[in-house]
Formats: sequence, C-alpha cells, structure tokens
Amino acid sequence: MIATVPTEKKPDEVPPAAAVDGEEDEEMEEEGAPEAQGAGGEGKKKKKKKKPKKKSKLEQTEPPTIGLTKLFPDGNFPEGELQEYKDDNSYRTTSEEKRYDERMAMEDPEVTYNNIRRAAEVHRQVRKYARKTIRPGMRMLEIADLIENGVRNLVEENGLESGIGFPTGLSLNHCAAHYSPNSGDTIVLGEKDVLKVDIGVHVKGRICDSAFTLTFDPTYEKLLEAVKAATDTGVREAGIDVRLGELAGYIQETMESYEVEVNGKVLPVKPIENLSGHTIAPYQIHGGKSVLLVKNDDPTKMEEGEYFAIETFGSTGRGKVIEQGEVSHYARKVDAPHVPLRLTSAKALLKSINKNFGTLPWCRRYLERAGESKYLLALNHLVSQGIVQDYPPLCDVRGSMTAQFEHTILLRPTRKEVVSRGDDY
Ligand code: 57R
Ligand code: CO
Repeated sequence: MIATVPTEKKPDEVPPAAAVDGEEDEEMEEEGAPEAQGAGGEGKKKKKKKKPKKKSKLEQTEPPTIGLTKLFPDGNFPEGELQEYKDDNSYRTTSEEKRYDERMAMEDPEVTYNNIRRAAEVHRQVRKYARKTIRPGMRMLEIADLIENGVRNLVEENGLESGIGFPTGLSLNHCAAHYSPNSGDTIVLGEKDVLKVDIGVHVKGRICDSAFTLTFDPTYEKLLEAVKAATDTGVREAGIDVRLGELAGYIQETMESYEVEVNGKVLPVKPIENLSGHTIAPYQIHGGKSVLLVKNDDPTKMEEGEYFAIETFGSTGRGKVIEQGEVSHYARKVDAPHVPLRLTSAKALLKSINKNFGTLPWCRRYLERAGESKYLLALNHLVSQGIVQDYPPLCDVRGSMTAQFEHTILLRPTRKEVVSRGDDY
C-alpha cells in the first residue's frame, strides 16, 4: 500500500523507490568462482540455475504501522507535484542562481524540503488507509483514533521533533472546520453525511496541512467536484508575487461556476466568505497571511520560500460560517502575553501545554493523552487570559452542506511544489 506521487519526473530526479508491489528483483548471482576459460571454449562454464537473491522489500502494513524512515532509509522523501511559475517568474525554472539557492536550501537542515516531504508522505499513506476504511456506522472517536494512530506510527512521533500537526478535523455536513470529537462523543457517521477530513502532520515543526471530503451517497458529488476544482485553481494560480486578493478571485470564479441539484432543487455552490487558506510557519499553523475565497483588494503578495495551505470551502447554504457547538480545538498564542496566573492549576496546565505542544494546535483528547484530567476550569482560565486561543467549530446554516479540499504548497526559488499531492486528490 504505497502511494506514488504523479510528478513530471526528470530521469535524474526519481525518488528512492519505496517497496513497490513486492516483485523480486532478479538480481542474478553467479554461484562459485568462474572456471579458467579453455582455448577451444571447451570447459565452457555450465550455467548453474540462477537463484534469485532474496531482497527484503519493506511494505507498509494495514493498518499503517511502519515508520517512514524505515521505508526511505536514505532520508530522501518523494518530491511533490512540480508546477512552473508563470509570466515574469517563469525564468526561475532554468535560472542558475535560483537552482543554486535551492541546492543550498536542501543542505540546510532548517530549510531542507525533506522535513515537509516526509510529513507529506505520512499524510498520503494515512489518508489512503482512512479513505478505504472510514464507513457509515463508525463513531467519530473511532475514526479519529485510526487516523491519529497511523500518523503517530508513520511519523515516528517524538515529542516536538515529529508528530501530529493539529487536531484531526472531522467536521460534518453544515459544519466546515474545527470540529474533532472530545472524549465521550457519541456521534456516529451517517450514510447521508458529508465528512471533511483535515489531517496535520509535522516534522521539526514543518506542518503538512491537507484535507479532503468524503460522502457515501451521490447527492452532493457535484459540491465535492466544485470545491476540488476551486482548490486546484488556487494551487495552479498561486505563485511568487501573486496578490492574495486576486488569487481569491480565481478561486471564487471556479467555485461559482458549479451548482448542485438536491432533491430536484438546483442550488448554487458558494465559496465560504469568512474561511481561508493560510501561510504556515514552523510550529505555527497560521503564519499570518490568509487566502480568502472571495475576490478582494488585499494587495499582499505571495513570496519566495513561503509555505501556503491552499484550501477552499464550498457551501449550499449562506456561504458564511458562525462559531457553533462545543470547543475541541485550541492553540497557545504565539505571542501570548506573560500575565501572572493566579490559578495554580492554570500555571501547571500551561506548563504541560508548553511541554507537549508548544505553539502547535491541540485538542482536549491530546491533553488527556498527555495525562491531564479535570483541566477544563484551568483551560478556560488560560483562554480568558488570552494565553490560549479556542477555535469553536465553524458552521453554516443547519440543513446546508459544506465541502473542503486542501493542499500544502512550497514556493521554491525555481518552481512551485504541491508537496501533499497524491494519486487521490
Ligand atoms: O485551516 C486549533 C487549528 N486555520 C487548526 C487549523 O479559516 C487552523 O478562519 C487553525 O487548530 C487552528 C479562517 N480564516 C479566517 C482567518 C478568515 C479557518 C478555516 C481553515 C483552517 C482550519 C484554519 C482557519 N483558520 N486557521 C488553520
Ligand atoms: Co488549513
């Protein structure tokens, strides 16, 4: 079960092959030393039966359990889909200077693309298993566990060095983002549900943020198609010096060119106006720049070296979300104020948050997994003091349906790399 990435591979750029469908490499081994060659060829060497050399081909298991450093022993992880810059940045593809900059980047452990590529390969392998395993009738807690166990195994979770990038998003139907089950959650996935699966994987703080939508009946297929196309437009039109407000316009245009027929009623697909893609910084899921989904006059430009999460959300409702329901998602603010905490339990909880998560987002289940209990009072105190940000579920009107697709892209000096691209989306 190995995901292969569709990239226009230059022969010299073939990534190290991970185990592929187990066929034996017929590396032939000649048994024994060759005999002396007689003049007349007599004593010609009798060809002994070639014994195929057993080469151990490590294959990922189901459920996925093998750490990827075992599958990519030389530490080189598959490159993502490459897309060349357009217009007055197309020179970059062949620019000696830019290619030099990239070689330097690869040598610098802080910048090397192998961290995000390792995170992306974990993402591909875990979502491949999730897509074929998630079925109606499963509890949301069960679905969260199968995804998170896969991520922890394959990224070889190791404190803040490598692990889960943010809470597994499993938002349903009219809810578009920031829902994950809390302990005791009894919600069961239904036949008619539209499920957004948003998975985060990090290596040394480089977070691969990618999401897809699952449905189990055809009613909303067109909605998924619209959002997948809008995200692909965003990925294609993104590039160095591109203005965020303009990029939003291209996304909106694609999204609004679709409609969905639901029980005989034709509904327009609306981009959700108050959700967005975002830059990603080391250990920081939202790097400060937002890529909205409706045309606007934000002149902010995309810059070389930036990591972007290009994600779009489409809805059959108002195309606007509000905060609704019990909170599961939290993150310590990057620039949290250093206020004296009267509540000692809050001081202890903050210590645990800094140790286990730093500024990476987390949910209540991860806090409990880190050994915390009866923490809600202290947690709400940290939120009220502005030290921790809470992220309630974001939902459009009840009865509407929302979908999401998301990729992480790198604006490398020579070209754009869609690092989370797979053969699924
Ligand atoms: O990517 C606490 C998380 N993010 C997980 C992901 O867009 C994020 O609100 C943040 O766990 C915290 C949004 N945009 C406004 C700024 C206009 C949402 C929706 C997409 C999502 C989940 C996101 C958003 N904001 N930050 C990343
Ligand atoms: Co995101």
